Amino acid sequence: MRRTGALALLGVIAHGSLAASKGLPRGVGPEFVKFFESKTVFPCISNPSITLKASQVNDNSCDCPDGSDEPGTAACANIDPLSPEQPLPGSVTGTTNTTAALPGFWCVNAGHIGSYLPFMYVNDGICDYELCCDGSDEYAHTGGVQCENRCDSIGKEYRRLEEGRRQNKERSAKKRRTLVKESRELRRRVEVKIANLKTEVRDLDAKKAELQAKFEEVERSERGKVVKSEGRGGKLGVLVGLAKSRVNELRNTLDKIMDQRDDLQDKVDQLEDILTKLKEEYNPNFNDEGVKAAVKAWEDYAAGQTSETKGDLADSDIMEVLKEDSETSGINWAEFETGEASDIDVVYNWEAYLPAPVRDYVHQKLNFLRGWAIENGILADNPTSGGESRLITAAREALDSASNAHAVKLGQLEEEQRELEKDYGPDDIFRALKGKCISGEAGEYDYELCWFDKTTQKSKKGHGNTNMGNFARIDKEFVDEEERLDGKGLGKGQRLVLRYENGQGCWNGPNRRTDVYLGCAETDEVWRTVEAEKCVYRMEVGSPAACEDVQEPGVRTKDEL
Ligand code: MAN
Repeated sequence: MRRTGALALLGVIAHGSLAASKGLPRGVGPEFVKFFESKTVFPCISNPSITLKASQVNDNSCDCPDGSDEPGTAACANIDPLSPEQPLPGSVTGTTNTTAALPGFWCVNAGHIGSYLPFMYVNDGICDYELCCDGSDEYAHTGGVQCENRCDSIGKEYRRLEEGRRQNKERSAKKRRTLVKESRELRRRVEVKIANLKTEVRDLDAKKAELQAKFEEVERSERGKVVKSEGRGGKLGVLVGLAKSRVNELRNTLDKIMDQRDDLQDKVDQLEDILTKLKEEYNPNFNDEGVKAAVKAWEDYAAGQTSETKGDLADSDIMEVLKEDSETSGINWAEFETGEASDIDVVYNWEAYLPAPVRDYVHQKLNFLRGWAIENGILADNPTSGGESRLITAAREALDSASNAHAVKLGQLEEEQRELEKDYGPDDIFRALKGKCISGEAGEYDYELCWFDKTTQKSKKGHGNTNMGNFARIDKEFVDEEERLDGKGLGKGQRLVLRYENGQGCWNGPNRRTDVYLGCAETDEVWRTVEAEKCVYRMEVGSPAACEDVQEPGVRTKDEL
């Protein structure tokens, strides 16, 4: 307790040697010199109506209610605000509630820094070197104690450490300035991005309106046209169409020839019947040469018919050929009609091999080109399967593609705008740290802090990672912690605190969260992590981003100019 209090006092006090100058009572600090200048009387500082003889100052008896008559003894220690409360029977006020006028016993500490020592430690037989490196607090040599003056070595060491701290602070401040520059550059880039996106969105907006108008116009002009809904474009498509109609033509002709054949066969049969009857019923006794010759010719014809072998083309085969083409018989034309790409499709299909952003761009350009080519009779205006003309499809696709591109760009613009408006702390400084991670171990875990992202608890035993919170906001909190020799501490004052919330749920409890307290340091480092209460973590982290905004030496601020 004694050393701690002492440390806290050191440095608060300005250098000074006045109190040590000749003629002044012992223990008077520089700011109280004026009260002790009279050599005859001494009015109590807070109660000037009470006047003491000069000889009553430092006579080891507490005469003033505010204890101001004993700057160099422990007689008024009971009202020393730094002392523990202890009612002292016999004190003038009889209580410890009186406010002491003097902060303590002033140690001059020549060669180091003068400081006040709580009165209760004056002549207590212990050398209090942290505050009184000159040993002046033990002038009475209580218990034979001799406190040598160590101010030379203590002062030297103090100055060495101070210089180290100063250099460290300077380096940290320099790092901070670099971070600020980086953040400024990152911010500038976001601003440029936003400006570009705004232009792109504006252009796409105009393009969209233009394509919308174009689409409506095409739709109007196409509405009156009769749209062919059969056949496909391209050479193969044309060939398939021709072949199909040729086959149908041949089939129809064959069908007609079959009918004619059957008719002729009927006639032949009738004639054969007539001649057969003639042969059977004519009277050979009539010497009619014409009839005899006809019967003879018929007999020859009939004999020839029986010896001739019939052609092997069966009616069933012909019927098979005459059957309608379908999926199961003849040629399946549908396969050729729908399976093949048209010339235009070929032009379009290669887009699929392009990277997405280029594809959109090329698609849009090609649509224009295609529309123009169709309008000018260079490409066939092949209707799509739904019966919509190619011209309308092209116009609609161009419009859709521009609308999509517009929506995508607008989304990007909004995201960048949100990014720009985000609170990245003083001087926008955390912008430069965003996305970077640092970690430090504690117990069975490694703890990771990803700036403006999340905190993670990682088991060293490989039990997996636990989200300890996602970045929510920047806060400020007053902390009061002892200075650490290694400088890795928060110290005392207002500190930035990054709140990480809504981490992984705690068993039987709330979601995990982390408060990240920031202290000034030359490099980003997780100093320590503790689980302050179940699933509520506290990280102490050093970073140049948390240093004070110290101006570069030699650089004048705006106000100074
Ligand atoms: C794990 C760790 C601890 C936490 C408990 C809660 O063991 O995340 O930090 O306290 O879970 O059950």
